[in-house]
Amino acid sequence: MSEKNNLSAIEKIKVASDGLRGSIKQSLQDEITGAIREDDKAVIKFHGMYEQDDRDRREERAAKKLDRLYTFMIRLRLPGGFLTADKWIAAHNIAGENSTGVIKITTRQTIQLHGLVKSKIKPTIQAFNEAHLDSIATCGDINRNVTCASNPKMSPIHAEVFAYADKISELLMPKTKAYYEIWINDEKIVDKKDEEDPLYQDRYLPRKFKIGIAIPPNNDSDVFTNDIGLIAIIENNVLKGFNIAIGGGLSTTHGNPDTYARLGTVIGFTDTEFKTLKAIYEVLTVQRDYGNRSDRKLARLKYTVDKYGVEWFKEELEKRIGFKLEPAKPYTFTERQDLYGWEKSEQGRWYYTVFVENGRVLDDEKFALKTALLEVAKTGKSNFLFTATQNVIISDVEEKDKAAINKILQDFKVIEHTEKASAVRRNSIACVALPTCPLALAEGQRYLPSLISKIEPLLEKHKLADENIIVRMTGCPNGCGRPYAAEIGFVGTAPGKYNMHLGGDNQGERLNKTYKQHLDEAAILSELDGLFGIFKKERKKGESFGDFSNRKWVSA
Ligand code: SRM
Ligand code: SF4
Repeated sequence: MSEKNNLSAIEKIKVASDGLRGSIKQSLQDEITGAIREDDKAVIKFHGMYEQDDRDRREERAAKKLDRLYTFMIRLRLPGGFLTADKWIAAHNIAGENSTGVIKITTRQTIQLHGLVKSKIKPTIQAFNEAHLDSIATCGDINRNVTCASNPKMSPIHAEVFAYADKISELLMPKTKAYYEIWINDEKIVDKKDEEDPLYQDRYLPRKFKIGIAIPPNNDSDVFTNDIGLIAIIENNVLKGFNIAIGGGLSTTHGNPDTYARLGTVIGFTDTEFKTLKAIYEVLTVQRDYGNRSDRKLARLKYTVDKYGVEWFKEELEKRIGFKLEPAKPYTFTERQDLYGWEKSEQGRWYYTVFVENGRVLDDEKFALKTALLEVAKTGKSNFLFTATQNVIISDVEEKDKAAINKILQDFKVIEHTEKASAVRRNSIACVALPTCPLALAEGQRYLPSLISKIEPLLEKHKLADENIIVRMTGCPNGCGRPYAAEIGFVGTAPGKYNMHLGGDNQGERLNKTYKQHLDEAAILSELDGLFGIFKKERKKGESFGDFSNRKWVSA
C-alpha cells in the first residue's frame, strides 16, 4: 500500500478538514487580512478557488510596508465546456461586478475569474449558484473538470459521447455538502451520514485527477495528457464504447529528474456505459489506495502506474471492477486543431469557433470580444462551448438564426479577428502565469502574443506561413498550457528565459524533448530562423514541423 508514514502536510489538512470545511468560515470573517488561514488555502481549492496576490505589485507594496494584495481566483465546473446563453450572461455580469472583468477560458474547457477580494467570494458563488453554476472540485486532490471533444461537427453522435463528460463529473463529485454550507445557505448538515464518501473517504486522492474524452480522428482534448483518457470508438455512426488510457500527466520540476511528462497508456476497451463508468471509478480507487501521499511531486497517477507497472495496475483494476477489459480497438488520430469559423453538424445546427487569443475574453481598444459574445448571448439563439485550446464555439445555432448571429460577429469584427489570425497564432496556447500565478518563473499569456508577432515574419520569410505548427508556452514547468505536447514548446525558467522543446507531433501522440535551455527572445528567434530554414529545405513531402524536428534534431 501507499506510503503510510511521513504523510505530506496537505494529507493531514484534508483529514482534519471536517469534510472540506476547515476554518474557512472564520477565515472569511477575519477583516484584518485579505488572506485566509494557511490550512484553508489548501481546503478552499476543493471548492474551486485559489488564494493569489498581484505579483506586479509585490515590491511596491513591500516598500510601503503593506501586506500583499491578496485576491482569489474562481474556476467553474463545466463538464465538456458547455454553457447556455443565460449562463454566459450571468458569468459576464458576475465578472464585471466582482472580478477583474476578464473571463479566462482555460485549457480544460472552463472559465476562471481572477482578482476577487475576500469579501466578494461569497456573493460571487451565490450569484453563480443562482445561475445554476458551481465551482465544486475544479481544484484540489479530486477529479477536475472533465474535458471532451468540443465540436459537434466531429461526429454525428457527438451528443452521445459528450453526455459522458457530465456523467463522469457527477459520478466523481465529492459527497460533502461543505460547499453549500459555507458559501450558499449557512445550513449545518445534521446527519453526517449523508456525507459518507466511499470514493474519496476523508483523505481524497493523493493529487489532482484529470479525465478527458476524444473522438478520433481529432484529438482536440489532448486525451493522452489526462490521468484517464477515453477514446470514443465509433463504427458506422454507432458508439461501440471507449478505449481507456491511464497515466497521462505533464508536469515536471526543473532540476528534479524523478519528475517527467508522460502520455497515457491504452489498457483496454469497455463496451457499455456501466463498464466504462465502473472502470473509471475504480482507477480512482486504485490511485487513492496506492498513490504516493508523502511526496506531492510524485503523487500523480502516472507515477503510481510506473511504480507498480501497467500490467499490475490493470490486474488490480480488473479485480476491483469484476470483469476483464477487452483488448483496445483500433483508432487513428490525424489532427488536434479547433475547427475555426462556421461548421454544420449532421443535425443541421451551426457552430462558429471564435479564436480567443490565450483564452482571454475582454474588450480592448482593438477588439470588443466580451461585448460581442454578450450580444450573441442576448439573442438567446445559441449556446457556448469552450475548447481545450482556450477558444469558444458559438453553438447550436439554427439555420434561421445564423444570419443574425453572423451579423453580430461581423459587426464586432469577430470574424475578421478569427479568419485573419495566422495559422501559428491560431494554434498557440499560453498559460496564465504572471501576474496572478504564484508559481510562474516567466511570463505566459502576457508575452506569447508578441513573440508570435515576431515568429510570423520568420515563417513568412521561409514560405511556411500556412503550416499548422502548434506552439505552446508556460511560465513554469507545471505544464498548464501543455507545452510538452506541442511541436514547439516554451517552458519558463526565469524572467524572459525559456527552455525550447521540439519534436512533439501534430496529433498529440508524441511528447517533445528539450532542445535548448534558458533562451532569451533573441536566441529563440535566431534558433527558429535557422530551424525553419532547414525544415523548408529538407522536409519530406507533407512532413509536419514536429515530425521533422523529431527526426532531425530530437531522436537523431
Ligand atoms: Fe494548471 C497549478 C492554471 C491546466 C498542471 N495551474 C496551477 C495554478 C492553479 C497555480 C497554483 O497552483 O497556484 C495556476 C493558476 C494560474 C492563474 O492565475 O489562473 C494554473 N492550469 C491553469 C490554467 C488556468 C492554465 C490556462 O491558462 O488555461 C488551466 C486550468 C485548467 C482547468 O480549467 O482546470 C490549467 N494545469 C493545467 C494543465 C493542462 C491540462 O490539464 O490539460 C496541466 C498539465 C496537465 C497535468 O495536470 O499533468 C496543469 N497546474 C498544473 C500543475 C502541475 C501538476 C502536477 O502534476 O504536478 C500545477 C501545480 C500543482 O498542482 O502543484 C498547476
Ligand atoms: Fe502557473 Fe506554471 Fe501553470 Fe503557467 S504553467 S499557470 S506559470 S503553474
